[in-house]
Amino acid sequence: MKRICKVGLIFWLQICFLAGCGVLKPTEIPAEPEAENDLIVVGYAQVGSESDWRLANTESFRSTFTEENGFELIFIDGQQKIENQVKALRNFIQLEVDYIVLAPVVETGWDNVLSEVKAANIPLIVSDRLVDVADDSLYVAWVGGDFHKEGENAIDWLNTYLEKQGRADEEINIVELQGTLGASAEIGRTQGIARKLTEKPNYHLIAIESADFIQSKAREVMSSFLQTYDDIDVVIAQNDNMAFGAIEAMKAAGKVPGKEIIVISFDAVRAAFEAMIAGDLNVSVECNPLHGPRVAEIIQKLEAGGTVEKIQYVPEEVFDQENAAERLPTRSY
Ligand code: GYE
Repeated sequence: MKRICKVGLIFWLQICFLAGCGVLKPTEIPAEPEAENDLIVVGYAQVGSESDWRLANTESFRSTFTEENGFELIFIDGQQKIENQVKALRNFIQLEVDYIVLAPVVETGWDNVLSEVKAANIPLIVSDRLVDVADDSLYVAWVGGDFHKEGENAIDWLNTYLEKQGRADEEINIVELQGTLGASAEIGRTQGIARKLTEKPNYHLIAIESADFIQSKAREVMSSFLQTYDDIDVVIAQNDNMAFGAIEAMKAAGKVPGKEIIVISFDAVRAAFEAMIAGDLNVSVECNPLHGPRVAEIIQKLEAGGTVEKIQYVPEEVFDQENAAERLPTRSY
């Protein structure tokens, strides 16, 4: 039935993507159309490749959705554009894939295409960021981090740190580098941070700007913050890569990151542990990208006719300079 001979069709359509649009570049192109098989075909519409977190997330899907595990993965990099992801979903419908996984670049704009997916009877799992749709039956489940909680955890960590330093009552100037505006990770972290800041009248958010989760953009934004304000106490970067960019900007401006300016970030990728051990980064609030096995488990349950939890949060920790060296060897991304 559906799965039979699908690989040949996938091959043909992928060639069409490559020849026709030049934007979407599916990378899983079989050398030859294969014979009949009963692999579960999964289309994954990924956000892009903007950060270390994203690369770890892609690798988690690639290493989980293998033929040995019974899957055929069609991977599309949306290059941070919703129109690319919408196009990918419509192509997945044409391909009659068995499941669609969507990591949406932003929350809004999904009602129409997700209705088309539902009408085609293809179960859709949302991974990482959320979708804001009127009808939540348009997706089967969502798996990801609690971004709001992550934002709150960042300020809780700052409170404890400043207390330990005897600075709890000082006036503290904060600048914030946001992720892609409208992405759940940005919305949740911005709101979680803002909520906790209302409890601290001596903390002042003096500047806030998006750098799209990208290291080079964060370096530029932080450079301009440093030119405008000479009294920054804390920078909060909404992901590790933006913290790395901010650290570069501070060093270029002759500031000592991690000491003169406290640096807070999110994700807890390997390079963040190294930056904490080096003393440049103070803390990274974990956001776990290893969703491949979690999504595979959801699909296996659905295949067996079972039901799944609609909203699945991934457990996450907070790492700082006190535990980074000890925990680094245990990290897998
Ligand atoms: O924090 C950032 C990535 O959506 C949780 O996206 C994800 C975020 C992550 O680019 O590094």
